[in-house]
Amino acid sequence: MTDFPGTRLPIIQAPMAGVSTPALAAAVSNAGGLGSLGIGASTVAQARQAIRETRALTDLPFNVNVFCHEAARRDVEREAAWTKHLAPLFAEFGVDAPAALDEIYKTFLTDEEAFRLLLDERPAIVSFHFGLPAPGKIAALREAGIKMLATATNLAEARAIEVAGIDGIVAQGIEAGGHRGMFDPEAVDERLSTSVLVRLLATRINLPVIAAGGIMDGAGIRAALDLGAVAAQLGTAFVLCPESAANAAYREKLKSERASVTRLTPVLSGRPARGIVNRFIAYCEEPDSPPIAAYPVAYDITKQLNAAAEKSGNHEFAAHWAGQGAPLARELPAAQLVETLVRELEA
Ligand code: FMN
Repeated sequence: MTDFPGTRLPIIQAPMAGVSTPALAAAVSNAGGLGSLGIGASTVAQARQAIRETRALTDLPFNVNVFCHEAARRDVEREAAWTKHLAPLFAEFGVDAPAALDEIYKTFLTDEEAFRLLLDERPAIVSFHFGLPAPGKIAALREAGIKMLATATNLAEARAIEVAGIDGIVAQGIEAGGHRGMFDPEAVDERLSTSVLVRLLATRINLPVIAAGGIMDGAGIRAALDLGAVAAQLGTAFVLCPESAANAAYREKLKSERASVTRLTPVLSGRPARGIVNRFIAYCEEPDSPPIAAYPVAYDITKQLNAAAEKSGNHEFAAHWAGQGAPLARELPAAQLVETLVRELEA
């Protein structure tokens, strides 16, 4: 069991919707780690293309990640109040705030087309974020020969993952960049660090544990392995790779002093996620802000505002996800980064 994920190296490149690419995933898998695609924000056609492109670049296993959030509970009044709150920011760029918002991503819980895509394409590994699909879907994926991973942020979520018959757990600590994989965003968050969570799950759960959150170099990977993890999943560390889809503004911010100030906040998307603090976060966290629209409806308006701002060359409204270890990010081609991580791990 502990040979999961079955790769030569105990290194997983985190799935990163909007940032991971076939070139990045394939480079990491070819270097001996496990590359990942994040298709949670993609259409099925885009996801199919990304899986096929990755296959064309590597014969080795890679991971495909989907979002298993509860569908948004729509609240028209709340959405209108949130839109009104953001209207002055749209006005700065000469644009009207949208009249209505959309639930921009489908959840894998009900997306039958995405489910069929995975059964058709049969990636070696599929991972779940924000929860778990129904038992029937898990059984069908297993029947198709697919190994599965799911994110846990506490012991209760890890127990649910174990009971569901998943093959491994991504233990995501509070340091992690991007969205926190907690199943219920309304629940009280225990905010466990990666080291505490990994140790807890390694001693209490009978599944391979993969450490995620704030791991940026070989020393960090070694510490995770010492705590009982079988591998480490790194996200922020791979954002500066030339193979990632991060744009120039994101890269610049990650390389600047500002990388040291990240915040876990729900304001960008409607669910807690950690990113580099910017004007949007500061504005939305003012005490007089109304309640945020639900995930991923809130993300719709943020993306529209960011699009208007970026047209004017303003990058203060973007979701520049990054973990607490962001100042340690290095700008290297993915294969070279993996090689460096291994050298440091073995030092
Ligand atoms: N995790 C997912 O399971 N699915 C995603 O689509 C996803 N997108 C992310 C996008 C970015 C830019 C980042 C930085 C993280 C994302 N994550 C996602 C979280 C990672 O899986 C992982 O938990 C996190 O990157 C670990 O922390 P680190 O960034 O400090 O390495």
